Amino acid sequence: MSGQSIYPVSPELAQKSLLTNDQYLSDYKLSIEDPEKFWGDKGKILDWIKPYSKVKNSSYAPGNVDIKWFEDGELNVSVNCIDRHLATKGDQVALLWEGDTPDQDAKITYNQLYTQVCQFANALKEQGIKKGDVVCLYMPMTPEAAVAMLACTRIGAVHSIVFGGFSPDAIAGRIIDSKSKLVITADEGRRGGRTVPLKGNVDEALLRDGTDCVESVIVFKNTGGDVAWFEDRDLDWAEVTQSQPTECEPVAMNAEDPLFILYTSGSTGTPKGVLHTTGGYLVYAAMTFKYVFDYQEGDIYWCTADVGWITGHSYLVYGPLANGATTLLFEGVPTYPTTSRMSEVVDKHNVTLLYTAPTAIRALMAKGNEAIAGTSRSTLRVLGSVGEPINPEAWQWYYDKIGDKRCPIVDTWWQTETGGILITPLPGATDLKPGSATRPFFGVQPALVDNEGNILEGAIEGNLVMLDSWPGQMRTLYGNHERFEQTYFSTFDNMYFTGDGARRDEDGYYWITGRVDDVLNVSGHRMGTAEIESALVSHPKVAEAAVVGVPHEIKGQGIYAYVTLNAGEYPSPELYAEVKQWVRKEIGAIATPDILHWAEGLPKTRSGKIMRRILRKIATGESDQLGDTSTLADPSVVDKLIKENQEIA
Ligand code: 6R9
Repeated sequence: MSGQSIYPVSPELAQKSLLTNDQYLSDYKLSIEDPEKFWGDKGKILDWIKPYSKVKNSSYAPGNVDIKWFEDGELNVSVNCIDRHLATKGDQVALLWEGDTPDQDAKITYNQLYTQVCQFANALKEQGIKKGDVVCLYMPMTPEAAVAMLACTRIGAVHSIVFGGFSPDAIAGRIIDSKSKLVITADEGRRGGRTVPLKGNVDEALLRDGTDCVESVIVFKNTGGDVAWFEDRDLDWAEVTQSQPTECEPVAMNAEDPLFILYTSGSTGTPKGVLHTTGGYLVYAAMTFKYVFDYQEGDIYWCTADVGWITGHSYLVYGPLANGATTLLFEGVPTYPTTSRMSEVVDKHNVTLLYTAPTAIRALMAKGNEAIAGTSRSTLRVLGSVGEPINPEAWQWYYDKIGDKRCPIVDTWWQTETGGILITPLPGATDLKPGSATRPFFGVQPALVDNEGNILEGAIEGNLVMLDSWPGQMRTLYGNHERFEQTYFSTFDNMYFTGDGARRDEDGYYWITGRVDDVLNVSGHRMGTAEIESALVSHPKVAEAAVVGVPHEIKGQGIYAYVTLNAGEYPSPELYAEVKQWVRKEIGAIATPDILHWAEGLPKTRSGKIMRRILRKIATGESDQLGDTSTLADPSVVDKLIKENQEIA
């Protein structure tokens, strides 16, 4: 609602920021009217081995979606993220690492990063890895994760990072789909005082059928914990690296050569391998990092995302390093060992730009002033939010407490598929409204459409689509271009469908309302209801399952699972715990249902379709708003579920 608070850009802020509102407006106009010219210029944010002569070549035409940017240019990502900074910034810290406990930290300069990346790239080459090969990373949040990513890019290998919280089955699925030749992992990770058995999970994953594409596993000894060792397969990171030459010739990559695959959840089926390519992705990550965070020399930037998510790719590693920034990697969690850890890390490293997620902010907010006790946070300049809609209360707390009412908040809306931020305020240019992601970045053309795909004008709510391509857009789903077109371009012809709903207010600001498909967002992590359901029904006692999202104070959304047991099986507290644990084991802790609702039957249409709309209403206690129930095969099922839900609540 536009009647609510507005935080205008102060004249001082506009003055010291990279962009003012007038500049934003005129550059935005140019970027839409003449993308060739705009991106042709902006592509020069990178160093090209062979300059491009073509800029944009994209089509959203049904059945023929084809996206190319800078298509005849050649470049190398590691050169852009490291080599080109050496002359002026060799001794500047590139990676700042803060461990799980405050006594663990490290600083890696650009010179050191160069050496480490070259040596590790040579180690990969020695293992037979070459341009186009897929390498799976299952890493803790240590500098080695970034080193491994950059080493892949140096030799043209395609990385596929699997989040360290995923299960052996999830790792195996991604290895098989991407045909990974090599896995890079660590003995263990650390998080909040506990260890994570990374190597153990990889060992288990590699027992699964179909994973024999993996020839070797490089293991970084992080904790020194005890792990199994398979001589014919496992290699010690330190051993394979130490005697390698400290130079490695970068491979010239075509702008459209694959850079990485990252699996993400959709509304149906198995996770999808989102493919990003080299030139457009890096131009877009570099440009958005620079302008969205108003990056200036001397800034210390901290993004709390894990490298296993797209935010960790674009705004922990590639965007910041392409700009020659100092980027902080944190292995721990915001509230360990003390509630004020996040603020303490800000003070300890003089962080100026902080990028985190609403779920973390809400968890801190729940602790009140304890979360900032004894800290000044006076170095902070810009705050960012990503991953899910930020509710105005959390926004306000972030602004008042963490930022001391001094720092603009950039609420950045984007997706794994978009490669970089699409809708966001810019610090010196955009007046803020708590809860709104505000306006499109350069070159981004959002629109709202109704369910028939008609473009809606003015202040209104609808399905959020993009009318044209931007350089960071995904190019395909790995090995399945048909699914790519089907998922993103078939709902509405000639448009990229985001899967999100949004409202636009009278100032043209966008307010993201959340997913309009069967994708949940739990603590900023995307999960398909179908994935969780398929994990549930793989339990031998479960007959049928339906999963819906329910509001959750900290996590944004919680997982509510309706579960029908096989004949002859009966609910019990033991089975409740067992089924929850089962899902955790199948997918990972983030997918563990919050609530199991033992249901004798699920509401179905006469043609047998589960009516999720009704299940959502029942789960959220809105059974007085079920809407049309005339197509129900057996209405008594619904009454029963409503009664049971009241008992659960
Ligand atoms: C970057 C990332 C994408 C989905 C997206 C949307 C939600 C992300 C948001 C936001 C409202 C924001 N989302 N940022 N919703 N405001 N600032 O999170 O990628 O993991 O692929 O998730 O997250 O629903 O569609 P990804």
